[in-house]
Amino acid sequence: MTLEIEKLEGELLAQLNAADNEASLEELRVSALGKKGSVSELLKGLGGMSSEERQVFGPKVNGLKNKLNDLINEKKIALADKALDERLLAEHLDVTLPAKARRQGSIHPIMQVFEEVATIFADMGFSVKEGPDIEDDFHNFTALNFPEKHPARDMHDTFFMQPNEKGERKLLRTHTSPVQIRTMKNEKPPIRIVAPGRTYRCDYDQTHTPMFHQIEGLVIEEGVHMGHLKGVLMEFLARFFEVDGVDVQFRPHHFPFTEPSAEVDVRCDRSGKELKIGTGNDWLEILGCGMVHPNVLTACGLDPNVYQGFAFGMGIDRLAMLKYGIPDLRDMFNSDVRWLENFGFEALFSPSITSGLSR
Ligand code: 2NM
Repeated sequence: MTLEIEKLEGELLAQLNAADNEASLEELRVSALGKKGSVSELLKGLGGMSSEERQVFGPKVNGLKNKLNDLINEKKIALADKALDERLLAEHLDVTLPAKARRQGSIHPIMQVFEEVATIFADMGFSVKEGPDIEDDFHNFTALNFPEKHPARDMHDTFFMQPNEKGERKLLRTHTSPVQIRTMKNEKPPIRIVAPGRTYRCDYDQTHTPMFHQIEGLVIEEGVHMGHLKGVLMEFLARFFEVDGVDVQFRPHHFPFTEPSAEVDVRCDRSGKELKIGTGNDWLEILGCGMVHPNVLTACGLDPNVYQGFAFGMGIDRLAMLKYGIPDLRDMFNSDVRWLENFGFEALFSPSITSGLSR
């Protein structure tokens, strides 16, 4: 009997050793410790023994049962651990790693203001037109009724390219008005457009950079007059500065391309820390405007006795500084990421790019 137990133990341990997965371990457990298992049969056999025999063999068979049971459980755990280790190695997935931080870009205040301004004019029936930054003398000056000897045509004010064989010089546009000229030449009234874009002048100080941004507007339509101009601009100013209404002041001015011409101021309050638009006793210059000069209409092939129009222009950079409290114009073009993080606008997850606007 002792031999039989020892032999069985040897076989079972050999099988345990050979078992290399959970299924074969379970098979072993059933074949040894199950109802009809080899060890269970030995246990049953104890019942038919004399008490002396049972005292000898009982502990041996029970010892074998417990030992095998423990070994199988141990090996089950070891196999499961090994399987998990293998999976983790093969899958290269570490769910405990922190997520990678992603750098989120932002909308530059100038682009934000372009969108805001364009949206307001779009709601009034204007469409957006663009044109080249490199222009010719006709579209930038002549068609706009600049006299031949006007100071703006001076080397000191305008960036000129090298002249060609015919002595013609291209230039960097000094305003976006050439876009209006091209539109008047190419399209039939009614015309309602705004032209945003980059513009260039030889100028550099606290409030001027050689490249800056403008948006100009143009309406050409029979019967259009300064009342329409004033209404459009007041609607624009109230919506842009997010106030119910603005007090405006039209100061007579001179531009070659409009007659009459005016500069427009809005009422403001400079007494506190921050500039307030709409209340107070000060005036802030915001834009220039006027009725399109008959010479400009004629240069574009429109009969000034049939068509009238108004135009206006303003600096986007200045609008952005005023609305969003940006102290120094030159910081706008330094591409300093810390500045952009502070003054930039979130591109995603905001309801719309114009969410700051009251309707
Ligand atoms: C301004 C002020 C006043 C203007 C005029 C024209 C055109 F092409 F129709 F003649 N475009 N833009 C204009 C008029 C621009 O900017 C301060």
